[in-house]
Amino acid sequence: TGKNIVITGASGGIGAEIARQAAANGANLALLARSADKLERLKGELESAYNSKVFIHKLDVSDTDQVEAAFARIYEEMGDIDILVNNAGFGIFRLAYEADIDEIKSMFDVNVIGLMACTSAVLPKMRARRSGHIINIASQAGKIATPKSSVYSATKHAVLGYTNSLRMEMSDFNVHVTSVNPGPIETNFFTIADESGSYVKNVKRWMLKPEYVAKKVVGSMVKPVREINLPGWMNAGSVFYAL
Ligand code: NJP
Repeated sequence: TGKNIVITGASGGIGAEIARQAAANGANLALLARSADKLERLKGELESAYNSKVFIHKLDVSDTDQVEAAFARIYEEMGDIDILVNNAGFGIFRLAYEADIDEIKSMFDVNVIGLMACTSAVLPKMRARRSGHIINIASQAGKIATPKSSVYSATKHAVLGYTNSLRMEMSDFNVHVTSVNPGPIETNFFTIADESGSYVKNVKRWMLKPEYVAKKVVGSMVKPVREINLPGWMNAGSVFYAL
C-alpha cells in the first residue's frame, strides 16, 4: 500500500495485469509503453476503480534518451521509486539461419539494453536510499534453450546473467532483485513471436493466464524472492521440434 511502482510494457499482457493487481493493493503507478492510447485507457480504468495515482509515459525502452527523460519526470511527479518492474519485451521465433540482423539487434535493444537502461535510471537512488526492489521479467527461455528461440533465448539468458549479478551487488544495500521466468502465457506476445500460429496451436493447453503471473509478481513485492519460475517451457520446448 502506498508504494511507488514503475512498470515497463504496461499497455497490455503481463504488465497491464501487474498494474491492475498492484493498484488493487493500493500502489501508485508509473506505466510505460509505446501505445499511449492503451496506457490512457488503463489509467482511466485503474483510477476509477482504485484509490491509486497513475502516471503514464509513452516511450520506447530501446531509446535510452527517452528512458532517461521519462525517469527524470517520474521522480519529479512521484518522488522515490520503490519498485521497478522491467517487463517490456518481445520475441520472434525463427531458425537462427533465417534471423535478420535488424531483428536480432532490436530484440537485444528492447529485451536487454532497454531493461538495463531502466535499471540504471533507478539504481543510484535505490542504492543511496538503501531501499528498493527490481523485478525483471525474463523467461524459462533464459534457462532452457529450444530450437527457434535462439535470439530470444539469448536475450533472456542475458537478462538472467545481469539480474543474478545485480542481486549480489545490491545485497548490501537492501535492494531486492527478482527474476521472473514464465513459460508460455496467453498474451499478445505470440502475435509477433509466432506469426503462423503453429506454436500457439501446440502449446495452447500449457498456457497460463497473465493474471496468474501478475499474482506471483505482486506477491513478491510484499515478500521478495530471488526467482519466480513458472512451468510450461519444457513441454513447450519439445513442440518446437515438430514445427
Ligand atoms: O507480451 P505482450 P507479454 N518499448 O506483447 C511492451 C515476457 N514473457 O505481456 O510498446 C516499450 O502482451 C508492449 O507495449 P507497446 C516477454 O518476453 C512472455 O507476454 O505499447 N515497451 C507491451 O505492453 C516480456 O518481457 C511470455 O507495444 C515495449 C509489452 O511490452 C514480458 O513477458 C513468456 C516495447 C508486451 O506485452 C511481457 O510480455 C515468457 C518497447 N520497445 C516471457 N516493446 C509469454 N507471453 O508467453 C514492447 O517466458 N513493449
